[in-house]
Amino acid sequence: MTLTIPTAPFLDQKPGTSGLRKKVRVFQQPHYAENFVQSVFDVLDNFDGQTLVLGGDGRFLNREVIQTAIRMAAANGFGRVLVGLGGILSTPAASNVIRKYGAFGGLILSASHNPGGPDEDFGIKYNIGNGGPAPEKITDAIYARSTVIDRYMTVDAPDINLDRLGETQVSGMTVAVIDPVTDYAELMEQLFDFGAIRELIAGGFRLSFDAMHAVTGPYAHEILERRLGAPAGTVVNGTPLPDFGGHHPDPNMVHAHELFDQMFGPNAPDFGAASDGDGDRNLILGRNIFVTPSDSLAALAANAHLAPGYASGITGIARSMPTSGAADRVAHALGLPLHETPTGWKFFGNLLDAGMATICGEESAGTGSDHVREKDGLWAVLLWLNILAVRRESVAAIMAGHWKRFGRNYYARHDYEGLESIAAERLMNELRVALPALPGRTTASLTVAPADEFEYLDPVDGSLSRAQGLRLLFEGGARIVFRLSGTGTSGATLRVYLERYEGTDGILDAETAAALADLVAAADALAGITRHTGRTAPTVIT
Ligand code: G16
Repeated sequence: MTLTIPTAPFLDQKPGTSGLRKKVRVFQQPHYAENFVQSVFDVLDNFDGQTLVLGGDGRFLNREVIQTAIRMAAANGFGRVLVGLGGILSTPAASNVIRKYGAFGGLILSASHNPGGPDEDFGIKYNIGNGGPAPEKITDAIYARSTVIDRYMTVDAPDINLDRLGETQVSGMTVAVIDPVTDYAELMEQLFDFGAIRELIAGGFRLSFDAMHAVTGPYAHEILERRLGAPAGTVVNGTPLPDFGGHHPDPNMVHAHELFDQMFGPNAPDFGAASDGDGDRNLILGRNIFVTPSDSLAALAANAHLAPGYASGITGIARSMPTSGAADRVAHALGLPLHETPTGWKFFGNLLDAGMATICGEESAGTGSDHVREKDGLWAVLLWLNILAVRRESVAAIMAGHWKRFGRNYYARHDYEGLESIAAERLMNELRVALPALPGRTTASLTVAPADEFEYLDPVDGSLSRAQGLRLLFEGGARIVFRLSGTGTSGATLRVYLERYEGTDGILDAETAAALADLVAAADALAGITRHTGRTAPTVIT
């Protein structure tokens, strides 16, 4: 029986860079999750009898919200729900399931790399029928709806058993609990030469993969250990936990420091990698080398043809604006178009659907291709392994060769986390106002060339996205970008993206911190970071 429950709006349900992310305690307020899910359903048309995909990264509250969403999907008229066993689906696997089974869309429950547990973070995002994150026109409509919502629909039905594969009926709707790994592993086998990777590993190549007690564990055990023959123990922290073992499932040098220590220590493996809470981010390390996400995107694009799924070449490369220009050099050399989008994977969807780009990437540890419509952590790891299996060179040698051919974009992102929102906004507003007067000004031996606020006109649907980050270009090609993160759940995070290009005959093996020291000084001088925030150093450097 359908129940219509009266409710009142919450005014803070505006989706950020990637869905709605809030503290668990916020989501635990009566009607909070229901309001958001109903707001999603209310702005969608013609899904009667259609399929909805449901899954999450296994964090605290995952199972409860899955059960709620199943009841609400039944009440709202969906015909079928596909849900991952245990309520688990990695973000790229969910994208694949939506596409493979022709679903209307999907709800992915995740706060990505943010910590989990009763006092930490939770999130919900809606993906459309192409498998990708809903575009802004839909997220804007969801938000508008959430501000006026006065009822939601559910059914009076018991929880289903999420831990048994098979089908159940919920008020006339079919719920199928599916294996979250099989479809995804099959897709990876189609794209990559598993035989060549198996041979590489059998020949003594050693790798280490840190699943960070997050969603990728079951996928990595199946693919790396069972299908590719890496020894047991290759995948560490492989059991998903609701609180990620008390850590941040964020694959960077702060939160994955044990892997860094291993890869920079004695007797390091040949290859190290990690993924995040929901399995869409990646970290790539070789022995004694960290490959920045921007460089990884460039190297993968330059070598993708070595994997069977990309043997016939790629149609174009897309990167988010703050991502370094390393991929631009590859695109230029290969005669391919390069698309520059705002931060947020949702902006790649149209380009991928239109066949205008095959490979996309972001500085925030996201890389992916047209095989799904999300970034994909294990996909990046497998493409690297495929390239290593063909080239039989070390990661360091591949990167040295890459820089020799294309030059090197020294790059770092400095994050100032937990700032007071007012101070962060003031910094951005002051800098925005100052932009027109900055060209020609010299600071820390760098002279500002053009400076602007990035906006994006989508070439496919003509939508315009404004206020996507402040860009300061310098004579000689260096660049600083300032943005406020759209994924945090408390206060504000200022991101400062620093980049300097060194040509093919320049110094290609400098320390990144030294190569960017002038830019760090210029960033503070031009934006007044310390003056506005009281901080003298970033919280995290990636
Ligand atoms: C999300 C988005 C990415 C974005 C990242 C950081 O990733 O999908 O496109 O680059 O957030 O965004 P921000 O700089 O606004 O915090 P994820 O892995 O958190 O879903």
